[in-house]
Amino acid sequence: MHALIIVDLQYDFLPNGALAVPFGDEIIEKVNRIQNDYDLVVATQDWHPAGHKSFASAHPGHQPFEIVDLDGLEQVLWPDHCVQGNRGAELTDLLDTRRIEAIFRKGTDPHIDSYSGFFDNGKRKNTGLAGYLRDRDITAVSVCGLAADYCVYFTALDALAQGFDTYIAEEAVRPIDASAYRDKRTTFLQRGGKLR
Ligand code: VGL
Ligand code: ZN
Repeated sequence: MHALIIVDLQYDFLPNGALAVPFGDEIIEKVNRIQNDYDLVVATQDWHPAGHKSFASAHPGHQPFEIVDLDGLEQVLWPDHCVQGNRGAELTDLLDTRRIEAIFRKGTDPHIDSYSGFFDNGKRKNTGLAGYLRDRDITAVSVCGLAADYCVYFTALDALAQGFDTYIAEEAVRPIDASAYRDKRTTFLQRGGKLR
């Protein structure tokens, strides 16, 4: 059984959003179309409390996209985005949600960021996604959505580490930084990930 994981297709990652991914809107139709190729469809949703420590605004004197040390982990400081309850945190209305059976929220702990849909960046907390997929007899996953170089990539790496046969659905992802994504894609392929 093969699941599709739709990562963070939220207004704040789309054009005019707080952390817009270039051309992010181009993938929405594709994501809608490919859902029927899978046995199960789930989604993730970046869901930060106001004042989250991944926000540059929570670090006086720092600007978005600077890198700081956060409790021993390297942290890119982001513009405020996907704040719980705000419109920017909602999944886009253009996403066909009819087949999405579960939505896994992440980034809810104010002190630690969470790119992967499986674990936070320090692997301290588990969202339950891996257990859910196993309970549904899933052995393969394909990952699509935003952003290719952050949440898609880290979700795909964790899926591999959890033993799933893992694909990135490349026509249905877009990166924040294309050159960073090229390097990360190489790492993903070296670890046994596949593209489709
Ligand atoms: C993401 C940066 C911060 C993502 C989420 O969805 O890729 N990137 N939070
Ligand atoms: Zn975030």
